[in-house]
Amino acid sequence: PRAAKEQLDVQELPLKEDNQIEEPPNRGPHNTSSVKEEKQLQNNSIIVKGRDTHPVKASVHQVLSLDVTAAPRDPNAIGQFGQPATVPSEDSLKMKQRWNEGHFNVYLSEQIPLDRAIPDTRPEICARDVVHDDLPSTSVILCFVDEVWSTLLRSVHSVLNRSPPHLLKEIILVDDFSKKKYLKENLDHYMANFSKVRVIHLKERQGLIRARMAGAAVATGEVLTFLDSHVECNVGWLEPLLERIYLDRSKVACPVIDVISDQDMSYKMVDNFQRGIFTWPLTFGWNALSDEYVKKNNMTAADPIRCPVMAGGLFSIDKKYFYQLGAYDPGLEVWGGENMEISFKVWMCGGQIEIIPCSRVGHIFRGQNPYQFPKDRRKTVERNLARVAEVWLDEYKELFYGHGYRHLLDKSSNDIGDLTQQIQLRAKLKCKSFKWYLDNVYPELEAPLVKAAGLVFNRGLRTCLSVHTGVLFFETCDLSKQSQHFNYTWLKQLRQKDLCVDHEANEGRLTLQPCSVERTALRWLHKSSKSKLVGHNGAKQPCMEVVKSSKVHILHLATCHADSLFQQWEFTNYYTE
Ligand code: LR7
Ligand code: MN
Repeated sequence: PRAAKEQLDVQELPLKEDNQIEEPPNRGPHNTSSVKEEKQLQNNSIIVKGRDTHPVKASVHQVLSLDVTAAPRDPNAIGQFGQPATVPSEDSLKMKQRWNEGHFNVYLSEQIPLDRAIPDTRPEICARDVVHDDLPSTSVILCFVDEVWSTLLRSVHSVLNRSPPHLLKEIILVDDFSKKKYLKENLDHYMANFSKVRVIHLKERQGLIRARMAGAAVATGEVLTFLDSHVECNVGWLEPLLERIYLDRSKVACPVIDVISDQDMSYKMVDNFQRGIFTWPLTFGWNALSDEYVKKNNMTAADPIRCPVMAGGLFSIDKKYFYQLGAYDPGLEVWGGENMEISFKVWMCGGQIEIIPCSRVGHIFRGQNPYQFPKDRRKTVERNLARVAEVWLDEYKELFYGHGYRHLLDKSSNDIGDLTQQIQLRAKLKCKSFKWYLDNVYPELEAPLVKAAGLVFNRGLRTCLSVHTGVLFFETCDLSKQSQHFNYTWLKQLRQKDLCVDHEANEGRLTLQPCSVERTALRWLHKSSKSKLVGHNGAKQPCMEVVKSSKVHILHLATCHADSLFQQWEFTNYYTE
């Protein structure tokens, strides 16, 4: 624990006569100011090498490793220094009873000092790093609904105690219509002691997305810093975030999110070299950079790491830039998907998202949301994601729907709301395509536009499906004929251009119909090259079959037979398992 000792450890760096910056010792290769940071994305590089392009005469100081507490810290206090704490066995019932208030150890949290010290988890070189004297100020915005009192206060105290006062314009607490009495009655009173803290009580539940926008609307700082309401900001957390934005206003800077254990409230450092990514269907995840990658690129533990997407809750963004981007889509409800939205928007519309390893904030990861969703939780998140997919994913939205969300395409039972403004915004900002994003920001993602493609070969007939004047028939396989090329898509359509094979239109005889994402009669199940094409046609699940005839072979639906070769179809190419 190096907490209290480091109070106000402010050290000006020696400046040369001509006011040029003296290189501090040991700053590591990532900081050599002779290397100009490239404005352009360099060939899919994940890390950001080199330094800024700020004027050489700017004055700088060593990062302020502040950790200011009002009272001397009690080294024997429970949970002090981020140590794990235990509940005595006679209290274990109380602990269990209070668990669901926050879906973490609420009982324990109450015994831990509100301004406890935590271990400084920054890589060692960070404390020696320098930042500019004239960094922009920030408004820190914490939104919450029915947050546990002790964790909400601990979050606020960690910001107050570990942020350089001149950079902390204010803390805005946005109460998203909490029901808990203490939040309605005691919070304003408590916070009245802190001139920088403002509390806003929303008149109805807005969800975290619109609550954040309500906070942003009244913020007066140059930068917005969003945090969850159950965090602990670590020593030196703020300046490295603001420094990145100072250097480039279109950068969105995220701290490393350390773990506060939901069980014993200990503060745990997470592995370095992780970035935020997603897999289909827009599921957020962490991705560790491989040792080889780190080695090959001479990465130091302090190099910013580019992230295809951010986790969502903790980041700093230039306020003007946030509004230039149109903030969040206000049509997103309650929780979920907004991290995808802001991430795609930032990257595709000219910005960048980085994790700054020298900035660390602990977060309580919980098994469940401790608050109610006004509507069904699953449906709320799905709907948010569908809005994001419709606005940002272009043709790749089929991959989103195709990974378990096809039911959302049925507009009669899924109203995802009006998207006109979001689509207009994207056009107005002249944002790049999702393909550009995949190629340049996240080339590691597997995103084949179709599951299978090419000729559709029938094993029994040993010829291929073809189209002539809008009608299906069979002919000798010939890859050079476009009329024999089909796609098997994520929406399970068997498709040629705008026409799809339909298993209902003509009572079992298969026809081609205009493709439509909603029509289930256009969906076929086809698992692999060994499998049949099964129409989604109620419980019977009949199979696509060709009946051999001396005149015109008949293509129809039939009862599935395990060994019928006339029901087995094979595409030339398969792009997925
Ligand atoms: O209706 C609501 N109104 C709110 O004000 C719902 C929530 N909230 C508040 C809530 O009290 C909390 O402070 O919003 C904040 C985030 O809600 P959490 O803590 O329940 O979310 P989470 O930590 O489980 O989820 C992550 O993903 C969310 C998706 O919408 C948000 O982006 C969260 O901010 C985000 N949290 C983080 O990024 C921290 C690291 C988690 C990871 C990975
Ligand atoms: Mn959270």
